[in-house]
Amino acid sequence: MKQLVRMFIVVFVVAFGLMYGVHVLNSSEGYGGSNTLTIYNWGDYIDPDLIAEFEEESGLKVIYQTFDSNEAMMTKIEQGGTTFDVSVPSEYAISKMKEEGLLHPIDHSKLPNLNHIDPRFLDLSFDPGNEYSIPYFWGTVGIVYNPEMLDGWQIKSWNDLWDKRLRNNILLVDGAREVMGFGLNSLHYSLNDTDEAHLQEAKSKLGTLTPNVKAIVGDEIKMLLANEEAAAGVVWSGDASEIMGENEKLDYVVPEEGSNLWFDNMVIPKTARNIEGAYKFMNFMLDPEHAARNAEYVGYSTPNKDALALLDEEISGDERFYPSPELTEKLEVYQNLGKRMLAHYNELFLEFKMHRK
Ligand code: SPD
Repeated sequence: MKQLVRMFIVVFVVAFGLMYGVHVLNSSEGYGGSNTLTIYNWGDYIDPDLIAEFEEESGLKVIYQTFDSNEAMMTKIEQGGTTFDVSVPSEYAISKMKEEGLLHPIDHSKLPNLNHIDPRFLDLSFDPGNEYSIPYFWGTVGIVYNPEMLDGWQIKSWNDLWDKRLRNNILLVDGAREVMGFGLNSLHYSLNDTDEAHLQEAKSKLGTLTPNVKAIVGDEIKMLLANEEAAAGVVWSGDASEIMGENEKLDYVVPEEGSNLWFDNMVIPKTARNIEGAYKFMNFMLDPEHAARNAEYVGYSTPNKDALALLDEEISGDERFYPSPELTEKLEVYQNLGKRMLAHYNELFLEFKMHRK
């Protein structure tokens, strides 16, 4: 049933918008003002009931728009055609946006609920002192797979993806850093490597994965894997958790060569028009009860310690999605590699995608 809801998410969001006054923008529209709050978030990354409750509590009309990659989000914010009051970039994008003067500094006194965040997720190197960003969700990148479709085989490493048992049987998340990252990790290089020879080696190695790759997809990856359209997928941990909620046969592994630890934080873009409204929304999402409901709905890991305490032990105690600090310390956080190198990663990823066609 939930899968069907997901399949018709667009219809649902539009219907929801009509019922509750949430406006879903098309890309040419521009909004903003003191009675509206424009939010730019990843797809499938909020419980829609929370938007409706926020509207009721704040008296603001929410205009909600989604993106599917940091690169798409940054391009849109840089272009400035549409202005947004709140967005949710990942760590390397936050660092880049800060450098480019695209973010508004955050006044912590306007966020009394900030004290619910686990200090482990504060003051990280991409935003010292959380001057520009506030934790929303965090997670890892790994492989979700269906042992039953693979005669009981337990996938453990990135290099397992090249096994012939996975011929035309893998789905990949449509992300340049994620795909280039596991290509590099499979060669035991850092996923922040900038050595041109290593990057070319990773791209060539990814080229040899082509016969095993069934598709490179966006949020529909969850439905496809839950429906057993492929035996394995490279996904963000929260998506794995949701998929496994739909299909209990699947499992999730953070590969032994290493992987990515990521953080998605809320920010206020410099061009925001309703800064007070942005604070209200951020504080609302930091409330433990709201953060717990959001985590339960989207399946991602919350950095809110008091929300975590409200979640079922089955969720909060699952080390696959709430890995210990000992494990996370072994993982790598994406660095802001600079405009040119990030563009180069994108080019290499595009060449890999073209090579498949
Ligand atoms: N469908 C929501 C996806 C959010 C994933 N954010 C992860 C970013 C990792 N760089």
